[in-house]
Amino acid sequence: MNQVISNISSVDFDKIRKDFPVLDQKLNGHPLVYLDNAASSQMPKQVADRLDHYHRYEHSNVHRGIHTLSQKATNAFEEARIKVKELINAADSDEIVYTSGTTDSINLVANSYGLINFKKGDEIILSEMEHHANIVPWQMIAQKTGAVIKVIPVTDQGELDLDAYKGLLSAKTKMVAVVHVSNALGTVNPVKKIGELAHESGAMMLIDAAQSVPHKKIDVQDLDADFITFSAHKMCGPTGFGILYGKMNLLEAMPPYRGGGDMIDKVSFEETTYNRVPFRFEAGTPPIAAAIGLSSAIDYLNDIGMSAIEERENQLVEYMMDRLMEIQGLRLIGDAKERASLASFVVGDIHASDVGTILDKQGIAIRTGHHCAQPILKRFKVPATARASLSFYNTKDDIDRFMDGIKTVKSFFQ
Ligand code: 7TS
Repeated sequence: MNQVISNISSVDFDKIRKDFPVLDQKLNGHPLVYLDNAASSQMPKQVADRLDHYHRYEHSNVHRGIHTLSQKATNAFEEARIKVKELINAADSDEIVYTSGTTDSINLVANSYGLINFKKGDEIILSEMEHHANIVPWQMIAQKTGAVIKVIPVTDQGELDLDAYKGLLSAKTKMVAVVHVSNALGTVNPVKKIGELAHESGAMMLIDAAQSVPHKKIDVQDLDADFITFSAHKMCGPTGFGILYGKMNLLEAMPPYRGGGDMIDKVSFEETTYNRVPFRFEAGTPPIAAAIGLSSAIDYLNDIGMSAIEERENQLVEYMMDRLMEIQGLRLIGDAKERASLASFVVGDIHASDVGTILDKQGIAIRTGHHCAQPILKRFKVPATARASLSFYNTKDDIDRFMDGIKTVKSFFQ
């Protein structure tokens, strides 16, 4: 588990749980136990109220209105950029590009940076544990440019084979794109070290931080990655919105990815010039409410404190791992030394979807399937796993209910 400076004792997590009305309901006749936070986390009422207030009293288009309402919306929309900048310690809020989520952010880098910088024979290094969002955009750009994809293998424990990675790096490497926390294994990757090695080879580094930014303090300047991507809906914010962080000198040299309103400077049929960064990458009316929702979610997380969140989740996952070990016939998929707050597993030869369905009948929500990470499941020779992923608002009681649920699943098949 990670070492964190503790201030957890001053946080009342029982009170915090009450901020999430969704958790206070029965499903299938049982109180809901929500353990699918890696897919999407829940929204506290403070964020829902902020969104409601915006829609009722503040809605207007941004960056174009002389009228006061539009200026108010623009201010709230741009304030979100500053909140994100501060959350991840970017050097400048102009390095924060609004996108529709991690997937969109990676597509933006692949299509904008990749299209002008990759040529035939160049290499893009990914890892075997990537989400499809950090595989497919690179494959598509590789097909267009003639670049080649190389893959860092994963050990039996579920960790990246760093020696193999060093062996893959060469002067041909143009981009290393690796997940910070694997959504399928729970592994926390040493992305700072991976980035240092990439830079020594003259390559760029992209970190898919979809599963890390919601759970721990991320400092982009310390990580020194060139691009970092994450999604609002995994951090108590709304769906359909996310962030691309990019170093300013790189963003400034990148062409737009989509054309339309707001991303231009001057348009004529003869020639169009583009707006400055980040607006150059934000064509059309953006998801204004979603940005304001993320801003409110960041306030909410900061009020608890990212280090308290991390420590709380470390305590919960430690308890969950101990309890999972009690289940005979349970096989963990991924057992890395550095684990985030999720566990992926199979129970004997019971199909993961049966595990998920029988748990659901007991009001327990987990995810089953390939988690949009088919290559890593193939690596572990399983078609699907059951995955329980925690958030700071979960409790030991949730984990106990989950364990009782798994025992019920097993009893079904005996
Ligand atoms: N990268 C990682 C590591 C992810 O876990 C996810 C979503 C994405 C990228 C894509 O994020 P999006 O917001 O653009 O969709 N992961 C999951 C999951 O584990 N279950 O559902 C979505």
